[in-house]
Amino acid sequence: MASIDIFVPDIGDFDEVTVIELMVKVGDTVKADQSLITVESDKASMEIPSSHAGVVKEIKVKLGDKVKQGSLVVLLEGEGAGAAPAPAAAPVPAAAAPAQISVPNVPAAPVAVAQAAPVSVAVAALPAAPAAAVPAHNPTTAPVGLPHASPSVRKYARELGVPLNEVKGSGLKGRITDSDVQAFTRSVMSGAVQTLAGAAQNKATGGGDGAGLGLIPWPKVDFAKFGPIERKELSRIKKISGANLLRNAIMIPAVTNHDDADISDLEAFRVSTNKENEKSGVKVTMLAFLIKACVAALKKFPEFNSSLDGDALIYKQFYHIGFAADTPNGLMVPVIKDADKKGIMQISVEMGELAKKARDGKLSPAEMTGASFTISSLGGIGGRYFTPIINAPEVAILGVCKSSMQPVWDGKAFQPRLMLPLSLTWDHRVIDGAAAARFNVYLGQILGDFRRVLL
Ligand code: CAO
Repeated sequence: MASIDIFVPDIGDFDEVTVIELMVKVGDTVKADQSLITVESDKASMEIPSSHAGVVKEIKVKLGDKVKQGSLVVLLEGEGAGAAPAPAAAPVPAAAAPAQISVPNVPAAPVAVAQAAPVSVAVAALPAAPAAAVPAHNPTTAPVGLPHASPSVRKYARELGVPLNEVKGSGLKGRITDSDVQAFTRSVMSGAVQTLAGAAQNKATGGGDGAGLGLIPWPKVDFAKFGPIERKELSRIKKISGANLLRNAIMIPAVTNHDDADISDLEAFRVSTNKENEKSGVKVTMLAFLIKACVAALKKFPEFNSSLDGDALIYKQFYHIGFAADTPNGLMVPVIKDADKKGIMQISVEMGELAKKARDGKLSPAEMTGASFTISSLGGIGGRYFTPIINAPEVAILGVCKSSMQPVWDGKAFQPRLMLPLSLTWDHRVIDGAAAARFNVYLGQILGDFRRVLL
């Protein structure tokens, strides 16, 4: 076995550079052209490759050492000792080097050296062809604010598709390490962080083109080709609620159960109550009864009044019911606080006030937060059933549509009954289908005979 000395080659314009990374250790088997160390000047970092294959016998530099052309880097045990040094390739002007390129193991071809790097190779032993020390980036052509990272970290980031300029470095002077790249990848995968490119794509496509999910790109259509068009920006509320709805629709394994409640008697009571209270100016709609009925069902089925917290459930002992309100600017969800402690009339009054504030854009943040369950009623408009999206971090939402007279079989004959369509969407991580069906049945029983609320 022959001993081979590996020296720092011609590193172009740099007098002295600092060793910032040892890429091999004693006993490692290295191939020709394999990077041994990373060095860094105040302008660029580059890897110093081995000119020969062999086993690392001794490392002659340590982190922080200043080295220059001709400094001894590593002693290798291998073949080819005693050969004359290779002629150094002429340094290439920095401007000729491509920016942002880090190619740790560039084939040792003179042309590649000339094009890729402002450095050339000089080794004690004669290599088959000079190996290249390849710059991680070239400051003359690199974009402003190029992240500080070694070529191997850059390569690692490229392989993972990580945009290095978005990664925060935890190393010396903010240098980005392998662990920083891994941590960034983990946070993007968990959804905690979005890459700038992902955010830009979402913006361009109205909130999600599926790129982050590995889906095919959102179709881009020039609608003007097919007829006249007008482009209008989404309202601020629509932009905010849209992002929330998208997240909730994607992240929650949601299921919707549909059912009907017989509200014939309740509707008769509601109409007579309104007649009696005509002078008060307070109108009671079915929604106020629904809020009260839902509180009773939430008390009986507490998991519907909970939120997920990692592997735990937070059971709320308050009953704050949100209700979706249609406003000229988009959907808003004011909240009736402590609905369990309020009567139908008080709920009706508050609902009227909150709905008006919502339409006038005057709801305070406190009036829109803290809900433990939400109801979305389209009853005043129409429709039969729909699939409402859960208002995270809540775990269920009740959708209500317009009641209508239906023939209901009473065991002997069909009876005309006023039926209210209910659509309950629930988070399957927290609630099972059987519980959801029971919730709907119980809700139907209460709406069918409101005296049950007292039980
Ligand atoms: N079946 C039949 N009629 C119903 C009904 C139902 N389920 N619910 C309400 N109605 C009737 C009311 O009794 C009222 O009748 P009158 O005009 O004869 O008195 C009429 O429909 C209008 O009611 P309303 O909508 O003004 O009142 P509300 O209490 O039912 O609802 C509010 C208030 C703020 C929730 C509602 O105005 C609203 O904004 N609804 C839309 C919610 C929404 O957009 N949901 C979708 C979210 S997902 O995009």
